[in-house]
Amino acid sequence: MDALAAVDPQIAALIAQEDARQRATLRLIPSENYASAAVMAATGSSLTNKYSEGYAGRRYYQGQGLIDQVERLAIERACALFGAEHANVQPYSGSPANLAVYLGLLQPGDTILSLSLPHGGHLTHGWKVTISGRFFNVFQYGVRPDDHRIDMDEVARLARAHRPRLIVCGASAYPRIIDFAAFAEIAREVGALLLADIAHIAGLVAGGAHPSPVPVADVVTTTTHKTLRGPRGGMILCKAEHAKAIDGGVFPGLQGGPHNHTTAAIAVALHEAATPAFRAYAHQVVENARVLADRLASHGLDLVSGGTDNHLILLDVSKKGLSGKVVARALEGAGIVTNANSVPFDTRKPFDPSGVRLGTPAITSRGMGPDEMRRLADWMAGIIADPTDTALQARTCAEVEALCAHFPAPGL
Ligand code: DSN
Repeated sequence: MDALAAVDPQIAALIAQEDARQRATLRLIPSENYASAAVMAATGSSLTNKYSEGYAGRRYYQGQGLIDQVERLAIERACALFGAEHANVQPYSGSPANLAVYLGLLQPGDTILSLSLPHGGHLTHGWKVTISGRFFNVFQYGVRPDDHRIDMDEVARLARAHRPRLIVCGASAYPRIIDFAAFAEIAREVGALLLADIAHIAGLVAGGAHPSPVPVADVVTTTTHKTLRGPRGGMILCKAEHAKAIDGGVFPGLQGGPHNHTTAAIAVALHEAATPAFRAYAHQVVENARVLADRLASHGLDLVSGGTDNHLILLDVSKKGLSGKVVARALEGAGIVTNANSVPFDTRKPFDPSGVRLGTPAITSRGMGPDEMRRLADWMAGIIADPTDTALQARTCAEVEALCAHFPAPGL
């Protein structure tokens, strides 16, 4: 940072302030985490200087001896950790990973069946404003109105009616376990391929805290920076029979040179994720989410699906006459950082929805446990009871900062 401060003090100062913010606040956005110092070191390394179009042993430029070793290590570690037959570690992030799968396995106009965005799915699963929604014929399933669980009867009915080429499962805002085996059975029955997007839960899968789709899905995509705690990046795991199509979808289909510094940092994160300490972390993330959810519910707060099985909680604040944005802003005033989010069957607009999305991956990385979750829930309930009480927000913010001081943020 000294070199940065000497050259560009403005950016150095902004990064220092962001470091301080990440240290002093409770980061509950479920897709965020703290990458370790080792992951950060690999990310900020000389590998950022190298172009490497192609794959190990088949590159277009010279000077790849060491880069090939890095990429091979990342691939071997990904396959070992997840039990996959093939891995591609070059996608720049989760969205390009999904696009590369569509490009590799589908033709424009093919039919996709996926979870809709308002019910917890991801934009790149075929939402109409995205390239995935515009280039493919997309049908979407949702959750049941009564219990907010994915309606597997609806999935089967839509699959039989529309005979998709690809069924997509996986979510960005779904607090329950996804029944990958049931999806695979439906896909087999209708002759579809199955893609599981585990971006949110990859660390839980790696740590044995959520069932793995790898044995049953044709292809699995993930980001590497959420529960997996790596650098910002993406990864595709697949059966050997799809390896050529997937690799071609990534390069040359969608991307140019891979981000080698990111590949190295992914390798480091996979190495860390293979340790007993990471398994304990993954289980603690889920336990912390359960404790937080139970305590929030005990305060009379409305939880989508009534609770959680994973790292994520979706609060519906509409019955309190509030919007998600009002609550998220008030919580941020208290040093508790969340994001406003749509809830299933939301009647409000996506930019100002009825829900707030929370998750425990980042605060668990700091070593927080059930006692801190209960304290956090009590703070949140107080803030939500009156989001206009800025004096309470300021007092809570100081208490949050004092708590954070006891739990160092990894990597900073
Ligand atoms: N932006 C990610 C999330 O917050 O869940 C999904 O891409």
